[in-house]
Amino acid sequence: MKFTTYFTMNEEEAAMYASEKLGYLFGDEFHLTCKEIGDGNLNYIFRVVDEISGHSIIIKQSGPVARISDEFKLSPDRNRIEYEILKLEDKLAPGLVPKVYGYDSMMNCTVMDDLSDHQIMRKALMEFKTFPRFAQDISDFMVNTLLLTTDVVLEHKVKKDLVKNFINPELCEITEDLVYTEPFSDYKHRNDVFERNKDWVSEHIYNSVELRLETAKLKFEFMNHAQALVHGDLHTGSIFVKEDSTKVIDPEFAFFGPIGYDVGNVMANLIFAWVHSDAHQQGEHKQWLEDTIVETLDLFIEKFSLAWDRHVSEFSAKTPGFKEYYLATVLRDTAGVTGLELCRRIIGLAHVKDITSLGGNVRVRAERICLSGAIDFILKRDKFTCGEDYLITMQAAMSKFARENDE
Ligand code: SR1
Ligand code: MG
Repeated sequence: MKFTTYFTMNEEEAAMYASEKLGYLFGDEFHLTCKEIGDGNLNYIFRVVDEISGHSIIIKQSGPVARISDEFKLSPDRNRIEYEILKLEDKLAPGLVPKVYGYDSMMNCTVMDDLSDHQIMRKALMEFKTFPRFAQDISDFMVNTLLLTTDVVLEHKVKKDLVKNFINPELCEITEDLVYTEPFSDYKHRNDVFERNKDWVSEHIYNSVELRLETAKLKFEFMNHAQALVHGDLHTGSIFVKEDSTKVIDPEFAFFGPIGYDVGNVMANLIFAWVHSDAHQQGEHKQWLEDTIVETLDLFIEKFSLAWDRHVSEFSAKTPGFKEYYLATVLRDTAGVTGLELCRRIIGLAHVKDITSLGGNVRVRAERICLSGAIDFILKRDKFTCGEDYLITMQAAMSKFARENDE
Protein backbone atom coordinates (compact mmCIF):
# COMPACT_ATOMS: atom_id res chain seq x y z
CA MET A 1 0.00 0.00 0.00
CA LYS A 2 1.34 3.40 -0.88
CA PHE A 3 -1.27 5.60 0.77
CA THR A 4 -1.35 7.92 -2.23
CA THR A 5 -5.16 8.24 -2.30
CA TYR A 6 -7.26 9.25 0.70
CA PHE A 7 -9.38 6.63 2.47
CA THR A 8 -10.36 6.17 6.11
CA MET A 9 -8.13 3.53 7.66
CA ASN A 10 -8.95 0.56 9.85
CA GLU A 11 -6.60 -0.71 12.57
CA GLU A 12 -4.63 -2.99 10.27
CA GLU A 13 -4.23 -0.28 7.63
CA ALA A 14 -3.12 2.25 10.26
CA ALA A 15 -0.42 -0.21 11.43
CA MET A 16 0.72 -0.63 7.80
CA TYR A 17 0.69 3.14 7.36
CA ALA A 18 2.95 3.50 10.41
CA SER A 19 5.34 0.79 9.09
CA GLU A 20 5.57 2.38 5.66
CA LYS A 21 5.63 6.05 6.59
CA LEU A 22 6.74 6.34 10.21
CA GLY A 23 9.42 3.67 10.62
CA TYR A 24 11.95 6.40 11.50
CA LEU A 25 10.07 6.94 14.81
CA PHE A 26 10.67 3.31 15.88
CA GLY A 27 14.31 2.47 15.07
CA ASP A 28 15.76 -0.35 12.93
CA GLU A 29 13.61 -3.25 14.04
CA PHE A 30 9.98 -3.01 15.01
CA HIS A 31 6.76 -4.99 15.17
CA LEU A 32 3.75 -2.70 15.14
CA THR A 33 0.24 -3.39 16.42
CA CYS A 34 -2.65 -0.95 16.41
CA LYS A 35 -5.90 -0.27 18.23
CA GLU A 36 -8.50 2.40 17.46
CA ILE A 37 -9.17 4.09 20.81
CA GLY A 38 -11.21 7.19 19.88
CA ASP A 39 -14.41 7.92 21.75
CA GLY A 40 -14.91 11.49 20.50
CA ASN A 41 -17.63 12.71 18.16
CA LEU A 42 -15.57 13.34 15.03
CA ASN A 43 -12.33 11.43 14.32
CA TYR A 44 -10.46 8.13 14.45
CA ILE A 45 -7.61 7.74 16.95
CA PHE A 46 -5.15 4.93 16.30
CA ARG A 47 -2.69 3.93 19.00
CA VAL A 48 0.26 2.22 17.33
CA VAL A 49 2.62 0.24 19.58
CA ASP A 50 5.99 -1.27 18.76
CA GLU A 51 5.79 -4.60 20.58
CA ILE A 52 9.60 -4.84 20.63
CA SER A 53 10.51 -1.52 22.28
CA GLY A 54 7.15 -0.68 23.82
CA HIS A 55 7.31 2.74 22.12
CA SER A 56 3.92 4.04 20.99
CA ILE A 57 2.48 6.92 18.96
CA ILE A 58 -0.95 8.25 18.06
CA ILE A 59 -2.24 8.68 14.51
CA LYS A 60 -5.33 10.85 14.40
CA GLN A 61 -7.27 10.68 11.14
CA SER A 62 -10.24 12.80 10.16
CA GLY A 63 -12.98 11.32 8.02
CA PRO A 64 -15.32 13.15 5.61
CA VAL A 65 -18.25 12.98 8.03
CA ALA A 66 -18.52 13.19 11.82
CA ARG A 67 -18.39 9.95 13.76
CA ILE A 68 -21.43 10.93 15.84
CA SER A 69 -23.67 11.36 12.76
CA ASP A 70 -23.38 11.36 8.94
CA GLU A 71 -25.44 14.53 8.99
CA PHE A 72 -22.26 16.50 9.68
CA LYS A 73 -20.19 16.56 6.47
CA LEU A 74 -16.83 18.07 7.34
CA SER A 75 -13.73 18.87 5.38
CA PRO A 76 -10.87 16.63 6.52
CA ASP A 77 -8.76 19.83 6.30
CA ARG A 78 -9.60 20.22 9.99
CA ASN A 79 -6.68 17.89 10.52
CA ARG A 80 -4.28 20.47 9.00
CA ILE A 81 -5.73 23.12 11.28
CA GLU A 82 -5.22 20.86 14.28
CA TYR A 83 -1.61 20.08 13.32
CA GLU A 84 -0.64 23.69 12.68
CA ILE A 85 -2.31 24.88 15.84
CA LEU A 86 -0.69 22.24 18.03
CA LYS A 87 2.69 23.41 16.72
CA LEU A 88 1.83 27.05 17.39
CA GLU A 89 0.40 26.30 20.83
CA ASP A 90 3.54 24.35 21.73
CA LYS A 91 5.52 27.55 21.14
CA LEU A 92 3.07 29.78 23.02
CA ALA A 93 2.39 27.40 25.92
CA PRO A 94 5.34 24.94 26.02
CA GLY A 95 4.67 21.61 27.70
CA LEU A 96 0.90 22.05 27.73
CA VAL A 97 0.09 20.32 24.40
CA PRO A 98 1.26 17.01 22.87
CA LYS A 99 4.26 17.08 20.52
CA VAL A 100 3.30 16.53 16.89
CA TYR A 101 5.63 14.65 14.55
CA GLY A 102 4.01 15.09 11.19
CA TYR A 103 0.95 15.77 9.09
CA ASP A 104 -0.11 13.94 5.94
CA SER A 105 -2.29 16.10 3.72
CA MET A 106 -3.22 13.12 1.50
CA MET A 107 -4.40 10.79 4.28
CA ASN A 108 -5.57 13.70 6.48
CA CYS A 109 -3.82 12.46 9.55
CA THR A 110 -1.51 13.83 12.21
CA VAL A 111 1.07 11.87 14.17
CA MET A 112 1.61 12.84 17.77
CA ASP A 113 2.76 11.83 21.24
CA ASP A 114 0.89 8.99 22.89
CA LEU A 115 -0.41 10.37 26.19
CA SER A 116 -1.60 7.03 27.52
CA ASP A 117 0.16 7.70 30.83
CA HIS A 118 -2.37 10.56 31.24
CA GLN A 119 -6.14 10.25 31.58
CA ILE A 120 -8.93 12.23 29.95
CA MET A 121 -9.86 14.80 32.58
CA ARG A 122 -13.63 14.25 32.41
CA LYS A 123 -13.15 10.55 33.19
CA ALA A 124 -10.63 11.23 35.94
CA LEU A 125 -12.94 13.77 37.59
CA MET A 126 -15.78 11.27 37.40
CA GLU A 127 -13.53 8.92 39.38
CA PHE A 128 -13.18 11.74 41.94
CA LYS A 129 -9.49 12.37 41.32
CA THR A 130 -7.94 15.77 41.98
CA PHE A 131 -5.26 17.60 40.02
CA PRO A 132 -3.37 20.17 42.08
CA ARG A 133 -1.68 21.79 39.05
CA PHE A 134 -4.76 22.13 36.92
CA ALA A 135 -5.80 25.72 37.71
CA GLN A 136 -2.23 26.97 37.26
CA ASP A 137 -1.69 25.03 34.02
CA ILE A 138 -4.99 25.82 32.32
CA SER A 139 -4.77 29.52 33.21
CA ASP A 140 -1.24 29.59 31.72
CA PHE A 141 -2.49 27.82 28.61
CA MET A 142 -5.39 30.21 28.13
CA VAL A 143 -3.48 33.43 28.78
CA ASN A 144 -0.57 32.42 26.56
CA THR A 145 -2.53 31.03 23.62
CA LEU A 146 -5.24 33.71 23.75
CA LEU A 147 -3.77 37.07 24.72
CA LEU A 148 -0.63 36.41 22.66
CA THR A 149 -2.63 35.83 19.46
CA THR A 150 -4.68 39.05 19.71
CA ASP A 151 -3.88 42.23 17.86
CA VAL A 152 -3.18 44.07 21.08
CA VAL A 153 0.02 41.97 21.04
CA LEU A 154 0.63 40.86 17.45
CA GLU A 155 1.46 43.24 14.62
CA HIS A 156 -1.92 43.80 12.94
CA LYS A 157 -1.04 42.39 9.52
CA VAL A 158 0.56 39.30 11.06
CA LYS A 159 -2.62 38.71 13.05
CA LYS A 160 -4.83 39.18 9.98
CA ASP A 161 -2.73 36.61 8.12
CA LEU A 162 -3.33 34.13 10.94
CA VAL A 163 -7.07 34.86 10.85
CA LYS A 164 -6.99 33.97 7.13
CA ASN A 165 -5.08 30.74 7.72
CA PHE A 166 -7.42 29.52 10.42
CA ILE A 167 -10.80 30.25 8.88
CA ASN A 168 -12.74 27.15 9.93
CA PRO A 169 -16.27 27.53 8.53
CA GLU A 170 -17.61 23.98 8.88
CA LEU A 171 -16.52 23.45 12.46
CA CYS A 172 -17.70 26.95 13.38
CA GLU A 173 -21.08 26.12 11.85
CA ILE A 174 -21.37 23.13 14.19
CA THR A 175 -20.79 25.43 17.16
CA GLU A 176 -23.14 28.12 15.84
CA ASP A 177 -25.90 25.50 15.53
CA LEU A 178 -25.26 23.18 18.46
CA VAL A 179 -24.14 25.73 21.05
CA TYR A 180 -25.74 29.03 20.12
CA THR A 181 -29.01 28.13 18.39
CA GLU A 182 -30.57 24.71 18.84
CA PRO A 183 -30.61 24.53 22.65
CA PHE A 184 -32.86 27.61 22.69
CA SER A 185 -35.40 26.60 20.06
CA ASP A 186 -35.01 23.01 18.83
CA TYR A 187 -35.75 24.35 15.36
CA LYS A 188 -33.79 21.52 13.68
CA HIS A 189 -35.44 18.88 15.91
CA ARG A 190 -32.07 17.45 16.87
CA ASN A 191 -32.21 18.19 20.59
CA ASP A 192 -32.08 15.31 22.99
CA VAL A 193 -33.64 16.25 26.33
CA PHE A 194 -33.98 13.84 29.26
CA GLU A 195 -37.66 12.84 29.17
CA ARG A 196 -38.42 14.01 32.71
CA ASN A 197 -36.99 17.47 32.08
CA LYS A 198 -38.75 18.12 28.77
CA ASP A 199 -41.55 20.23 30.26
CA TRP A 200 -39.12 22.18 32.42
CA VAL A 201 -36.92 22.94 29.38
CA SER A 202 -39.93 24.06 27.32
CA GLU A 203 -41.14 26.37 30.06
CA HIS A 204 -37.84 27.91 31.15
CA ILE A 205 -35.70 27.75 28.00
CA TYR A 206 -37.64 27.38 24.73
CA ASN A 207 -40.37 29.80 25.86
CA SER A 208 -37.97 32.49 27.03
CA VAL A 209 -37.83 35.26 24.44
CA GLU A 210 -35.28 37.04 26.63
CA LEU A 211 -32.94 34.03 26.48
CA ARG A 212 -33.43 33.74 22.72
CA LEU A 213 -32.48 37.41 22.30
CA GLU A 214 -29.40 37.27 24.54
CA THR A 215 -28.12 34.07 22.91
CA ALA A 216 -28.65 35.65 19.47
CA LYS A 217 -26.42 38.55 20.56
CA LEU A 218 -23.77 36.09 21.80
CA LYS A 219 -23.97 34.09 18.57
CA PHE A 220 -23.17 37.08 16.38
CA GLU A 221 -20.29 38.02 18.68
CA PHE A 222 -18.93 34.50 18.25
CA MET A 223 -19.24 34.82 14.47
CA ASN A 224 -17.84 38.33 14.13
CA HIS A 225 -15.37 38.96 16.93
CA ALA A 226 -12.04 37.68 15.60
CA GLN A 227 -10.30 38.46 18.87
CA ALA A 228 -7.80 35.63 19.43
CA LEU A 229 -6.93 32.14 18.23
CA VAL A 230 -9.34 30.17 20.40
CA HIS A 231 -9.10 26.41 20.91
CA GLY A 232 -12.82 26.26 20.20
CA ASP A 233 -13.72 23.09 22.14
CA LEU A 234 -11.92 23.41 25.48
CA HIS A 235 -13.97 21.02 27.59
CA THR A 236 -12.63 18.40 30.01
CA GLY A 237 -12.77 15.77 27.24
CA SER A 238 -10.13 17.83 25.38
CA ILE A 239 -7.71 17.83 28.30
CA PHE A 240 -5.39 15.02 29.36
CA VAL A 241 -4.21 15.05 32.96
CA LYS A 242 -1.98 13.25 35.39
CA GLU A 243 -0.81 14.30 38.83
CA ASP A 244 2.01 16.49 37.56
CA SER A 245 0.99 17.28 33.98
CA THR A 246 -1.78 18.87 31.92
CA LYS A 247 -2.02 18.55 28.12
CA VAL A 248 -4.63 20.24 25.97
CA ILE A 249 -5.56 18.23 22.88
CA ASP A 250 -7.99 18.42 19.95
CA PRO A 251 -7.86 22.03 18.70
CA GLU A 252 -9.69 21.19 15.47
CA PHE A 253 -12.47 23.72 16.22
CA ALA A 254 -9.88 26.50 16.50
CA PHE A 255 -10.42 29.83 14.75
CA PHE A 256 -10.17 33.51 15.59
CA GLY A 257 -13.07 34.12 17.96
CA PRO A 258 -13.88 35.59 21.38
CA ILE A 259 -11.44 34.74 24.19
CA GLY A 260 -14.40 34.06 26.49
CA TYR A 261 -15.36 31.08 24.34
CA ASP A 262 -12.45 29.04 25.73
CA VAL A 263 -12.59 30.34 29.28
CA GLY A 264 -16.36 29.79 29.50
CA ASN A 265 -16.02 26.21 28.24
CA VAL A 266 -13.52 25.41 30.98
CA MET A 267 -15.75 26.97 33.65
CA ALA A 268 -18.90 25.13 32.47
CA ASN A 269 -17.17 21.77 32.35
CA LEU A 270 -15.76 22.21 35.87
CA ILE A 271 -19.36 22.91 36.91
CA PHE A 272 -20.48 19.62 35.31
CA ALA A 273 -17.83 17.81 37.37
CA TRP A 274 -19.05 19.70 40.46
CA VAL A 275 -22.71 18.61 40.07
CA HIS A 276 -21.51 15.07 39.36
CA SER A 277 -19.48 15.00 42.60
CA ASP A 278 -22.41 16.50 44.47
CA ALA A 279 -24.75 13.84 43.06
CA HIS A 280 -22.38 11.16 44.37
CA GLN A 281 -22.03 12.96 47.71
CA GLN A 282 -18.27 13.25 47.35
CA GLY A 283 -17.83 16.17 49.75
CA GLU A 284 -14.04 16.44 49.57
CA HIS A 285 -13.95 16.23 45.80
CA LYS A 286 -16.74 18.75 45.51
CA GLN A 287 -14.78 21.11 47.75
CA TRP A 288 -11.68 20.69 45.56
CA LEU A 289 -13.77 21.51 42.51
CA GLU A 290 -15.18 24.62 44.21
CA ASP A 291 -11.65 25.81 44.95
CA THR A 292 -10.62 24.99 41.38
CA ILE A 293 -13.57 26.82 39.82
CA VAL A 294 -12.69 29.97 41.79
CA GLU A 295 -8.94 29.64 41.30
CA THR A 296 -9.10 28.95 37.56
CA LEU A 297 -10.88 32.19 36.76
CA ASP A 298 -9.02 34.28 39.33
CA LEU A 299 -5.64 33.05 38.08
CA PHE A 300 -6.73 33.69 34.51
CA ILE A 301 -7.62 37.30 35.41
CA GLU A 302 -4.40 37.87 37.36
CA LYS A 303 -2.12 36.35 34.71
CA PHE A 304 -3.97 38.06 31.87
CA SER A 305 -3.39 41.40 33.53
CA LEU A 306 0.32 40.71 34.15
CA ALA A 307 0.83 39.37 30.62
CA TRP A 308 -0.92 42.45 29.23
CA ASP A 309 1.57 44.74 31.01
CA ARG A 310 4.44 42.63 29.74
CA HIS A 311 3.43 42.03 26.12
CA VAL A 312 1.12 44.80 24.94
CA SER A 313 2.94 47.43 22.95
CA GLU A 314 0.16 48.56 20.60
CA PHE A 315 -0.26 52.34 20.85
CA SER A 316 -4.03 52.58 21.44
CA ALA A 317 -4.16 49.49 23.64
CA LYS A 318 -1.72 51.14 26.06
CA THR A 319 -4.20 53.93 26.77
CA PRO A 320 -4.93 53.99 30.53
CA GLY A 321 -8.21 52.21 31.25
CA PHE A 322 -8.21 50.18 28.02
CA LYS A 323 -6.90 46.99 29.67
CA GLU A 324 -9.71 47.09 32.25
CA TYR A 325 -12.31 47.72 29.53
CA TYR A 326 -10.97 44.84 27.41
CA LEU A 327 -10.80 42.39 30.32
CA ALA A 328 -14.35 43.29 31.37
CA THR A 329 -15.61 42.32 27.87
CA VAL A 330 -13.69 39.02 28.08
CA LEU A 331 -15.26 38.25 31.46
CA ARG A 332 -18.73 39.11 30.21
CA ASP A 333 -18.27 36.73 27.24
CA THR A 334 -16.89 34.07 29.60
CA ALA A 335 -20.06 34.09 31.70
CA GLY A 336 -22.28 34.01 28.62
CA VAL A 337 -20.41 31.02 27.17
CA THR A 338 -20.47 29.21 30.53
CA GLY A 339 -24.26 29.43 30.35
CA LEU A 340 -24.37 28.34 26.71
CA GLU A 341 -22.17 25.29 27.28
CA LEU A 342 -24.21 24.27 30.34
CA CYS A 343 -27.40 24.44 28.26
CA ARG A 344 -26.16 22.78 25.11
CA ARG A 345 -24.67 19.73 26.82
CA ILE A 346 -27.99 19.08 28.55
CA ILE A 347 -30.49 20.08 25.88
CA GLY A 348 -28.61 19.63 22.61
CA LEU A 349 -27.27 16.77 20.58
CA ALA A 350 -23.85 16.28 22.20
CA HIS A 351 -24.03 15.37 25.88
CA VAL A 352 -21.43 14.90 28.63
CA LYS A 353 -21.01 11.76 30.71
CA ASP A 354 -20.87 13.70 33.99
CA ILE A 355 -24.61 14.19 33.49
CA THR A 356 -25.75 11.22 31.39
CA SER A 357 -24.15 8.75 33.81
CA LEU A 358 -26.59 9.93 36.51
CA GLY A 359 -29.91 8.17 36.78
CA GLY A 360 -33.53 9.13 37.57
CA ASN A 361 -34.14 11.84 40.17
CA VAL A 362 -30.46 12.55 40.53
CA ARG A 363 -30.16 13.42 36.85
CA VAL A 364 -33.33 15.51 36.89
CA ARG A 365 -31.91 17.51 39.80
CA ALA A 366 -28.37 17.90 38.38
CA GLU A 367 -29.71 19.10 35.02
CA ARG A 368 -32.09 21.64 36.53
CA ILE A 369 -29.37 23.05 38.77
CA CYS A 370 -27.05 23.47 35.77
CA LEU A 371 -29.79 25.02 33.62
CA SER A 372 -30.91 27.45 36.35
CA GLY A 373 -27.31 28.59 36.81
CA ALA A 374 -26.92 28.82 33.02
CA ILE A 375 -29.86 31.20 32.68
CA ASP A 376 -28.19 33.58 35.17
CA PHE A 377 -24.81 33.29 33.44
CA ILE A 378 -26.39 34.30 30.13
CA LEU A 379 -28.86 36.96 31.23
CA LYS A 380 -26.66 38.62 33.87
CA ARG A 381 -23.32 38.05 32.15
CA ASP A 382 -21.87 41.46 32.95
CA LYS A 383 -22.12 40.71 36.69
CA PHE A 384 -19.57 37.86 36.73
CA THR A 385 -16.22 39.43 37.45
CA CYS A 386 -14.38 36.83 39.57
CA GLY A 387 -14.33 33.10 40.32
CA GLU A 388 -16.39 33.42 43.50
CA ASP A 389 -19.32 34.83 41.48
CA TYR A 390 -19.59 31.49 39.64
CA LEU A 391 -19.67 29.49 42.82
CA ILE A 392 -22.25 31.74 44.46
CA THR A 393 -24.53 31.36 41.41
CA MET A 394 -24.26 27.58 41.34
CA GLN A 395 -24.76 27.25 45.09
CA ALA A 396 -27.83 29.49 44.80
CA ALA A 397 -29.16 27.29 41.97
CA MET A 398 -28.71 24.24 44.21
CA SER A 399 -30.50 25.90 47.14
CA LYS A 400 -33.32 27.05 44.85
CA PHE A 401 -33.85 23.49 43.66
CA ALA A 402 -33.91 22.25 47.28
CA ARG A 403 -36.49 24.90 48.25
CA GLU A 404 -38.73 24.25 45.27
CA ASN A 405 -38.61 20.48 45.75
CA ASP A 406 -38.89 20.32 49.54
CA GLU A 407 -35.47 18.66 49.88
C1 SR1 B 1 -21.03 17.02 15.72
S1 SR1 B 1 -19.80 17.33 16.84
C2 SR1 B 1 -20.52 17.54 18.39
C3 SR1 B 1 -19.61 18.13 19.40
O1 SR1 B 1 -18.45 17.33 19.55
C4 SR1 B 1 -17.28 18.13 19.57
O2 SR1 B 1 -16.39 17.71 20.55
C5 SR1 B 1 -17.80 19.53 19.81
O3 SR1 B 1 -17.95 19.81 21.19
C6 SR1 B 1 -19.08 19.50 19.08
O4 SR1 B 1 -19.94 20.54 19.43
MG1 MG C 1 -12.82 16.93 20.25
